Amino acid sequence: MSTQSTTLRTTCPRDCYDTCGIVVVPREGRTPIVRGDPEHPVSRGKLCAKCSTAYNGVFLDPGARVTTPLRRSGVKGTGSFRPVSWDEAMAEVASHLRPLAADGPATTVITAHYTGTFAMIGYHFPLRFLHRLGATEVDPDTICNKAGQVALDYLYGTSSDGFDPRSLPHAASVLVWGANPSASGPHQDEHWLGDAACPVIVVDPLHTPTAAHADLHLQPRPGTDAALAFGMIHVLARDGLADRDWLARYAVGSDELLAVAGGCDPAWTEAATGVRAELVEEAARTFGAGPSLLWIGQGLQRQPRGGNVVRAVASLPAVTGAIGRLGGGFLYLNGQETRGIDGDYLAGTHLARDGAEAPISHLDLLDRLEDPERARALICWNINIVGSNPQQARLRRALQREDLFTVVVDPFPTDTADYADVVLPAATFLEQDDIVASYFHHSVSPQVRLLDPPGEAMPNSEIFRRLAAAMGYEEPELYELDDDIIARMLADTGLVMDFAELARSGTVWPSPEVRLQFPDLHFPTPSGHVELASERAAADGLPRLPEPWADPAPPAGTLRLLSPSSEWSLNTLYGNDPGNQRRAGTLTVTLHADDAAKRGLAAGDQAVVSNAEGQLEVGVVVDDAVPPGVALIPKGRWPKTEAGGANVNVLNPGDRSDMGDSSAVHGTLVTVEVYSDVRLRGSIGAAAQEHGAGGVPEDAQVP
Ligand SMILES: Nc1nc2c(c(=O)[nH]1)N[C@H]1C(S)=C(S)[C@@H](COP(=O)(O)OP(=O)(O)OC[C@H]3O[C@@H](n4cnc5c(=O)[nH]c(N)nc54)[C@H](O)[C@@H]3O)O[C@H]1N2
Ligand SMILES: Nc1nc2c(c(=O)[nH]1)N[C@H]1C(S)=C(S)[C@@H](COP(=O)(O)OP(=O)(O)OC[C@H]3O[C@@H](n4cnc5c(=O)[nH]c(N)nc54)[C@H](O)[C@@H]3O)O[C@H]1N2
Ligand SMILES: [Mo]
Repeated sequence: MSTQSTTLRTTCPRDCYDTCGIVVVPREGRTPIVRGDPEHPVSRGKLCAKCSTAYNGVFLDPGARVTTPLRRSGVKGTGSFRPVSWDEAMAEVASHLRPLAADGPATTVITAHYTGTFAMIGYHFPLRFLHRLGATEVDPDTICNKAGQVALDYLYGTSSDGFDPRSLPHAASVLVWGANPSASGPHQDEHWLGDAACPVIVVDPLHTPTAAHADLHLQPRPGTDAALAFGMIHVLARDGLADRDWLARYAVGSDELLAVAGGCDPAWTEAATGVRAELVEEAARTFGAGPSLLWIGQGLQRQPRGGNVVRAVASLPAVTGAIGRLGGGFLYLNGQETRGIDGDYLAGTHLARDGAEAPISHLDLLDRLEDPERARALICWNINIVGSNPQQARLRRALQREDLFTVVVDPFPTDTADYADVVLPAATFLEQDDIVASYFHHSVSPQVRLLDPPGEAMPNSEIFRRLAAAMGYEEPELYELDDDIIARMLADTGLVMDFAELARSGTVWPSPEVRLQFPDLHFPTPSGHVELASERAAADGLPRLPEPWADPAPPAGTLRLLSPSSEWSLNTLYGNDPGNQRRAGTLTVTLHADDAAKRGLAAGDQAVVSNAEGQLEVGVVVDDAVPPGVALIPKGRWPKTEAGGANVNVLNPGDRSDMGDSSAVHGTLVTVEVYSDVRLRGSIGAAAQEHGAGGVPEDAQVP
């Protein structure tokens, strides 16, 4: 095997902190091998287990892919289709969309999309067509990280311009708050955190592998992090580690914030959060010892008061005056704009129609889909809503509406695709050129077409160019070619290279110097300062200052359900991959030994996890990495591959957090009971039956 031929280098475009380098090794007459690029500066040779399994599994298996356009031939939800030509598929879609766009923007066409691919064209380009059509967009971030975005926007004026990870050697400590890169970014876990010469602190209710490797692990009860942050601010202020001069110059509201923190001593903090007082002290002193890096996770803010949590936690770098200094600052996500790439250009936002509707929240999607007047068509691409969205049983019912014309664009026959009238086969990243802009590093990477798409699959961009043509649209932006878009992006990054050269070199950093976050200490807030107290928040009906709030412990008998990233899938992607399925094993809930014992449950038992939304039958794992009061069922399985036809989102009631109309999925409460007890009561399957057609595959084993 050879990696000499540098033209075979590409980049993983998954929604992940890693953005790994990949090489494809062709083999005469046989399936090529996809593996890690040994020369890649971030991933350093290995590809994570889930990706290398799937990229040599379902990604290369035409039998697992959608390879031609499909037209529905049976009941919605059953996945009954017949292949059709591209021309027939395009004509069918256009004939349904045209009347909806006849009198202005097609606001009754709902479009949902997210990060199935995070490559720039694959992610953005279809929006040009959808803006031109005047479709109503489901705000993608509301299923993921919007609460934190809004919070950081109040505080710093931006959420997408974080620290430069290359500043690690200058940091006095790294504080990872509510991220679990051992699953969600294994290379950042192994290499970036692994390279840290300074202390690493992790704040997570779960004793994750990332927490296990840290120097200090603080284990608050879920949803109590704002109180913990105030406890740390208390210690910083008390011990002279708050930088009052810096705050006076660059922040508003610091006196008020410190006054509130005055009431949050370590004993109070311990009572509010469950974190021992001496750990609060130690974490604060370690973080305050010098400029420190704060990595704000996304799991952290999927809480009922997740926005408040992020405002409180993200105050820490300001309180210590660590911003604008090498080795200090925070990172939530680094947007492509930090590399000069213009998202508005890519998405053609100027094509948006007068009278188009503002994006709606994922948490309002169901209400909308149930309203035949306001939702006549649905276009899903880069997303698998049946697997990922809340209220799974209700969503399935909504998608069964005969009069909801549904188009799904995906490389794989997902649960969502099963409800489509037309399925369009998308090419994967191995089959198209694009640019990938990591959301952790300020880097730019080539995504290179190394294989032909199977059958008639096509890149998202080509699919939406064809849709534009089928609709008879004339704006040239709708037809811009990928090569031209790539050239424009590269020019915008300031890199003096063409795509061929980028493909040869692999990942590059447009800024050779370590970037300082907020180098001039001017913040894009109304005041130009860090707004610890925010008039904008107040005007939006929120507290002016973050509050030292702690969610109460779950009511007696219930547990707080956490469903974060699984090591064996990427959201629901890979849920159909046999290798990953084997390693993920059957669906389980993990409980602390005390909670298991209280319920008469032991490892290996069958249990029923339920709430008013639904119920799920699972095996029991007992592990004290999960604290008392918490039940863990990672996200990311394909509902139709489960015996019960559902994944964890059948339990997700779709509650929203305090900011951004964003998901509060980690606030979900459940009861966990012995399976046979629930069966005796006769309430097994009540929720499963509601799934309707498509819930349970024919060959599934229903216990
Ligand atoms: N219970 C629970 N639910 C959650 C979460 C949680 O923590 N707990 N997390 C939430 C979060 S953070 C997120 S971001 C969402 C994610 O939810 P989704 O956005 O639904 O993510 P995926 O399930 O990966 O679906 C992406 C789809 O895109 C497809 N795809 C891949 N590449 C391409 C391509 O090039 N073109 C096209 N057209 N399609 C492609 C994949 O096959 C896959 O079906 O889930 C949310 N759901
Ligand atoms: N393998 C894998 N990698 C992924 C994904 C995946 O599905 N699988 N998903 C991708 C996506 S879409 C995203 S958004 C990122 C997210 O990646 P992360 O930012 O790491 O977020 P999560 O995995 O959702 O959750 C991280 C941690 O948050 C913790 N958490 C939950 N509630 C609280 C709380 O109240 N307080 C604190 N302190 N912690 C809490 C959970 O216990 C969990 O360990 O990962 C991406 N990477
Ligand atoms: Mo996400």
